[in-house]
Amino acid sequence: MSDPQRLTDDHGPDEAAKDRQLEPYREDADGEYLTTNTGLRVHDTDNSLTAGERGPTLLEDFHLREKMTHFDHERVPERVVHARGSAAHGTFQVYEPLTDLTKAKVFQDPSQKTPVFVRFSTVVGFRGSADTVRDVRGWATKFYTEDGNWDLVGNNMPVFFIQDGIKFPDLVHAIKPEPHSETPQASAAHDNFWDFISLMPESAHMIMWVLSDRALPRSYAMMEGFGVHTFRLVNAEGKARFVKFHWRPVLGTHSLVWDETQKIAGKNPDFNRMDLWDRIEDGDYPEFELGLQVVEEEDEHKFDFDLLDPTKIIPEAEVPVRIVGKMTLNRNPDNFFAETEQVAFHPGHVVPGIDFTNDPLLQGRLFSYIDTQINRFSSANFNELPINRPVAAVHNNQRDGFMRQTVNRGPVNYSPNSRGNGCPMTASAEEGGYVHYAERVEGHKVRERSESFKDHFSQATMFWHSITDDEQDRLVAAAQFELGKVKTKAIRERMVAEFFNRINHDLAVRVAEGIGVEPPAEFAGTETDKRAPEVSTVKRGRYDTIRTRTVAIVLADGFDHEQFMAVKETLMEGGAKPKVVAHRQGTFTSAGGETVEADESYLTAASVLFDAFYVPGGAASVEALKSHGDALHVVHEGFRHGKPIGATGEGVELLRAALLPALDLSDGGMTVDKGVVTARDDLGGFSEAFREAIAQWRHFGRDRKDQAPA
Ligand code: HDD
Repeated sequence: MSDPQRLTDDHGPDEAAKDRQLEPYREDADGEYLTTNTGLRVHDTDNSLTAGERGPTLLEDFHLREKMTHFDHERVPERVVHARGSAAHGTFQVYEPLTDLTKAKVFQDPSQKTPVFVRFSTVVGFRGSADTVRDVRGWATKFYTEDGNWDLVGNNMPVFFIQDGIKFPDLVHAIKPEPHSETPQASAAHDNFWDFISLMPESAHMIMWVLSDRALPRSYAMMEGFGVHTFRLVNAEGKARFVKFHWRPVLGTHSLVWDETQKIAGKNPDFNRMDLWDRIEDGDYPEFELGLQVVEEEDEHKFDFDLLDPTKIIPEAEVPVRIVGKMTLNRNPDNFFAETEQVAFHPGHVVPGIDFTNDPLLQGRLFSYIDTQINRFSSANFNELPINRPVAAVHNNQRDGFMRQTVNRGPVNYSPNSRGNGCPMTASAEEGGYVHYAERVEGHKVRERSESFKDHFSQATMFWHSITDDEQDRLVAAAQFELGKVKTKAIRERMVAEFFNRINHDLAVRVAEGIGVEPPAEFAGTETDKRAPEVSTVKRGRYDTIRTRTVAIVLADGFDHEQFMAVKETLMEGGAKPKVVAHRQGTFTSAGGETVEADESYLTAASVLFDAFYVPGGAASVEALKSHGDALHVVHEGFRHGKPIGATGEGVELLRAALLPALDLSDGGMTVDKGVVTARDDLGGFSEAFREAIAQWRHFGRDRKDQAPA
């Protein structure tokens, strides 16, 4: 490593390269004296320097002034969108060399682990807003590669609201809180947004995604990600192909339900943030496989939509997704501001082998991101911040400016030069220089949308037909909620007549019925027999594992320890996370005298914070639980949200007392009824059946579940 700037060896960066780069910037105060910013030890930081004990504060008090000034300047502007985010470090590894497709170094060597930093975010809410709102989730990955940083700045939905970047300010103004009252927070459910959407038919497909379960991810580790635009991969011979990027969670795609998300927003607004943090602390590292949909250049026009149109997916039946590598998130940031807040992404941060297309949304983005970073950091030097520094060397004549860190040596700051031997010098393609793909373009200078961008509804219709009946029910309810919040009836009417009724008639009629609008008499759109099952969240779930699912074990003194331990062990063996929840924290004693500590009380936990529930037997425990409204509430709410519930021995009586509607409960041997697993006297097979019910995620087929009083 002759160049001290360069943190990579001849084989590219090792997985710890970024970590090593961050190390000199880390600060630990353990065992150290408090100092001023100039290193002077401080004698007293609690009392200002005053003239007399009760006298005025002196201007001379440099410590007071420095401390206060620094505090006064602690904030930078939050991101105009995606303000609320959470991030983690990790690595990316390709499964096999993709040399035929791209010369990007990150895709060449399966033994190499490239360091990455990933930031997940909501879009609309301010920095302190709740995690579990109905919204798109941002999914931005910074790969610290040998050839410099590559940022894949995507979302958890594969399409976007608009086709051209020039509409982005309008979209964001419309969806953010209304400007006069600054309400509602982190929600699209208001007149401005639906007014805008009702006049923007190109948003039809994206609106289906936003109203679907995709907008309510259970965990960032259970969410798909998409690069959205069609990009280009270019190999060493200069051959280019179109590509769409996909991230697939190894745990499968799973979502919460709306009632649950609203309650979580109150009980734990940091739900997704803490979940990501805890998974990494517990060693349950979130893992995602990278998939590519590759299209040959000559096939550009073989689709019934335009590849450059970001409101369209390429159905997987037409171009399958090839899985090419895996990303593992394995380290939490040391400091939220220094890393998660200061990380600066830009879709224009590319490396040789990855190039753009003329997608007009992508082209708009290529301008916006640098500009917004300069606004956030008041300086073009944001790439010198430790989290943004590439592990590749940086040498150029971009100089000075606010908060410049680099000490460029020598007299030369221009190019071409002879005084510096022509350095820093440009690189040929062979030497790693970025050469833009020489796409041939011609045309008139126009402000016009291509005809090939004008079919706005067929993929929205395809989406509707591709999701399950349960998902359709939830989508209709979501539309009724969102539009139910719209006070202007004309907007609600327009959404039904001009928007939903061009997607599907049944959808339009069902939405209309909930929002006081006349249902349309007949369909105003065009039917399609195209299907893309991959758009369904339910069909993308994983149902063969209980890894990382959280299970509340509800008990009181006198519980049956043997049953408790048997179920707990099964859950732990499967990688689930059982937690004891009771009416108070502290120790509980079983009927046989064994003790357990409650992890949470009903005050600190809530049913909505768990994936499943178990009630062990023990006559005294269950008698006590029957009188705990909170315990009954846990059962009711869990039932209503379709969550697996297990009960053994007398525990079954708690479910009976809860009067869950139309449910078959055990009188003796094990009974399974739509995710409610009970075993009154004979516990044979219970643990396995309960495990299976948890693996199934949610059980939405419950009759009259809405009658549960929760
Ligand atoms: Fe954007 C942030 C994703 C369209 C302008 N965007 C931002 C972030 C993500 C996305 C994940 C947060 C990055 C982080 O965590 O720091 N944006 C997308 C996707 C889009 C998209 C997937 C469509 C396919 N964005 C888009 C357009 C524009 C912008 C069309 C403007 C023309 N986006 C921005 C921005 C942000 C941003 C204003 C705000 C903060 C930032 O950039 O760093 O420049």
